[in-house]
Amino acid sequence: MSQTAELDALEARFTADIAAAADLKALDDIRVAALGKKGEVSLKMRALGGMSPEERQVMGPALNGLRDRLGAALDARKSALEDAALNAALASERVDVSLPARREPAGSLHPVSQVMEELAAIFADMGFAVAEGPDVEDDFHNFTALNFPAGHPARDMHDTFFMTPDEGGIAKLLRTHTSPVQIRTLMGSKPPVRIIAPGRVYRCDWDQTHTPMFHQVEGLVIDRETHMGHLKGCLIDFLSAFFETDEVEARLRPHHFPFTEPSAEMDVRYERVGDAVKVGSGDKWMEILGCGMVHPNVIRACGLDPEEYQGFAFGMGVDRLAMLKYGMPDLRPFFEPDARWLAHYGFSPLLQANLATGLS
Ligand code: 2NL
Repeated sequence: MSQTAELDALEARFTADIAAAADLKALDDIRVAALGKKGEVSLKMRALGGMSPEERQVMGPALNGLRDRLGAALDARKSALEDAALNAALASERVDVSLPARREPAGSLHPVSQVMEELAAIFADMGFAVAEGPDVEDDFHNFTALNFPAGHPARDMHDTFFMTPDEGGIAKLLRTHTSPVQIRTLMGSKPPVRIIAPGRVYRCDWDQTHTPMFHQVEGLVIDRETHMGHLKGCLIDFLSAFFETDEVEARLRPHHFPFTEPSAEMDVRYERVGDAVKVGSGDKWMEILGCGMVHPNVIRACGLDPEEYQGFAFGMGVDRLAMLKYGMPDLRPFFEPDARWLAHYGFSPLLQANLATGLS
């Protein structure tokens, strides 16, 4: 067999071996046998040195070509095998994330978290966005912008927790309501504004019915022609969605807040059924939230013209709403790490509150 015919036979054999290689290990063995230090092609290249110049002129380029073609064939087969291995791994490790969980998670959602989710779902459905802000606030956003004049007794009534004053004597504080969140949002946007601000608030007051940290949700609507009728309709729709009944009967009773004028408290008709309350029937009235038309001074403090813009705001205690709806007789266990209480009153984290499939 001539030398070039020998090369052709070699190429045919290795090419067939490469095509037949079943895995990366087999393929690497072929690479070593052909192109490794002692591989058949390498040995032939080494033999070039002993050839006549005429022979070398033919065999040199032929061997280079062979080496390059085998190298390319090895690379191509390698990436084909790697792709196949990856596809096989993906197929065997496939997870169907749409299947239901095999086991319920051990944890449960705290009733306060559940009610917060319900409130967000109800107000989102009415076109409100959820706004958030810092727990540590300054005097301006917590008080001044809300029409609490400096030295006004209403400031003392908030039982504020103050931080250590800085070098200039200025003390930050823990927000006493979530209104500062709405002030921050209103200062940074152009009406119409429709937001709710749920979150933790803090007051230095601790007894049977008060904890130093509790939860509040406030709402704010600012537009050109928003009036008290919108306020009342919005809140009655909210109560009916929250208590999951069409029977809600509510009344507005005049009240005073520095940041609204006029101000009111909203009462709902109710009766007790065990530890829970039934809303819409009975002969008792229960105060459920505070509300009013945003004071012109507050609109002005947020950089807007009260001649152009007006609106309503409201605020309510989330912990109390949770107690009323889910029949918990005592507030104190809310903030104790008692797994048995949570197992009894908690909610499945898999069932998200929404208006389509039911709130609770
Ligand atoms: C209550 C009463 C209320 C507001 C909160 C508010 C916020 C802005 C402007 C004006 Cl930015 N008002 N919030 C208004 C009326 C009542 O809360 O009893 N909360 C537990």
